[in-house]
Amino acid sequence: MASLPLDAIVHLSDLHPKPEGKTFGYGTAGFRTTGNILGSVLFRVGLLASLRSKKFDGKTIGVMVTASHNPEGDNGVKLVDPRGEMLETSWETYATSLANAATTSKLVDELRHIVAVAKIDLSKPSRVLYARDTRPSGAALVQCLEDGLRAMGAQRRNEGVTTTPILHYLVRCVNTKGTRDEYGDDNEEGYYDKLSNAFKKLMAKPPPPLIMDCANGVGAIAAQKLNEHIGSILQLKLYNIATTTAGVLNNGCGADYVKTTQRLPPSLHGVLKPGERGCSLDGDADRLMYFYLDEENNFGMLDGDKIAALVSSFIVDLVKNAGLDKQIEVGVVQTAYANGSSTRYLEKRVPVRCVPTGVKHLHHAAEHFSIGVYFEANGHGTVLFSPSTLDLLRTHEPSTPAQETAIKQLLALSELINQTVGDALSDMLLVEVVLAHRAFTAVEWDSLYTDLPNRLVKVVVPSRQKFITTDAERRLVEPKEVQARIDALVRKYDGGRAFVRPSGTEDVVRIYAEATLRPQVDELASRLSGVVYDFEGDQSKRPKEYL
Ligand code: 16G
Ligand code: MG
Repeated sequence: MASLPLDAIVHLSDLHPKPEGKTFGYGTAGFRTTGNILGSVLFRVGLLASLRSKKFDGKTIGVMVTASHNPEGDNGVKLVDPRGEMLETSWETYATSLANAATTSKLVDELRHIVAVAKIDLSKPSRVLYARDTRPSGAALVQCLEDGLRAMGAQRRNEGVTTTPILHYLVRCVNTKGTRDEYGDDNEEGYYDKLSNAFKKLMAKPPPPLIMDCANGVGAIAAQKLNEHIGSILQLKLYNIATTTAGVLNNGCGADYVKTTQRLPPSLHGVLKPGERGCSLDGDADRLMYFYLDEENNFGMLDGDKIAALVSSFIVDLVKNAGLDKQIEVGVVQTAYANGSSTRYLEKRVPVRCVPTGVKHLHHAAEHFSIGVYFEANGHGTVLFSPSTLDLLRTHEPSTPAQETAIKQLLALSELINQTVGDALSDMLLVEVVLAHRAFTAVEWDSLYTDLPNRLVKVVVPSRQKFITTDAERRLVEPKEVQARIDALVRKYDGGRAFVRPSGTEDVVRIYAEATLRPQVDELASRLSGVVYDFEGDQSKRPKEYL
């Protein structure tokens, strides 16, 4: 029986001591906090990724160093499983316990525990592929990760600076190479080729250029490369591409800015002209928000819900045109944050499921449909084609030329859309394809349904763990009094809907409210914040209007 390489682990672990008094948690999107305290976490993630690879008989595990849409000073890390999907939930606990072991000797105890409980054969090889976004703290953190991989003797493959979805793509490619599920060439060029070839099959004539806000993040680099591949059909006009300027990442720009402020990034004022459409990526290019100015210069936002509505109805029509609507069930997965109008729009057309926040929940629920469309309102999402659906599309004999065309288009979509995780660049190409096929302007797309006015606020609480939710986070089980007050308040507002949930990424609880009229939503959200402050809020941070 092989054993843990203790000498190397102990020696290298001592170089990366855990900061005292700090507790880390593997949350919704991995570990995420201030970049300069993450060294020990990265080292330990290196150890865990190696064990995870051994568990899969040496299959490649991915590690992405990013803090997505968070401020530039933050950083984070998450693991990617062999099929390019998020780390299985049961291993999140191992990640957390390793990260929190106070000393090297406790760390070794935890490692031994994981090896025993997860039944890991240490004689197996381990392979880990990793990358980072453009954050200044990233390079040093990758070195800590590499020490962890070195300690375990893992084979390392450094992909440098790239987007989160490209990292997921590469992991899937490496692990499917030479099998019947081969996903693509396992290099960045393979990714751009795959997307651009599918895009060219689906686009008949060039649309007007698209303005893209790259959040001053890694998406800028990837979008430039993509432009070289698709420029003859769709020209991307890139803004916020300052990837080496300090302080600008996600600052006043990017998908999260657009969603939370419901405004055009100031840097695009005067750039985006009336009648034009644009989009924003987030800091690691896995979220996408579209927007436009109408002829009267009014700003309109097209979020993940609007993307789900646009894309799912297009796919439903293609499936019908292919004559396969009896065999292929198209479904949509949303979270409680989905605008009530979007849910009503979708429910008339397709089965719709609501799941808790976080990509892993949406992804798994989407796998239950033949074609599962999932998008969070914040712009993260993708469309999954089940293996049996792909088989059917590849083997079905069409009876008419129209059916044949629809089948070819569905197959091209399955190549265009990243099957591993939400991908802003791939989603952007998808949106462009649907807009072109429907001959929609952004205004027409926006008019599929009208969003209910809504408001998202957060309240700082000493202990967000006290908030326990049920029914896909739409109701609180604890504290009971808070839910009772929410129910009583919501009843007073026409079209009212609201929920309170603990954040999975920050020490806050989030409050979402919607109602038929804008002033009423603002009032409802503010009264709900008051309720949370009454029960649990940090009184020193209570804004005056909630007193
Ligand atoms: C993370 C999740 C995102 C979710 C958000 C919620 C992934 C890859 N990302 O960014 O899906 O919407 O967290 O944050 O799962 P919250 O729990 O702080 O509201
Ligand atoms: Mg992101």
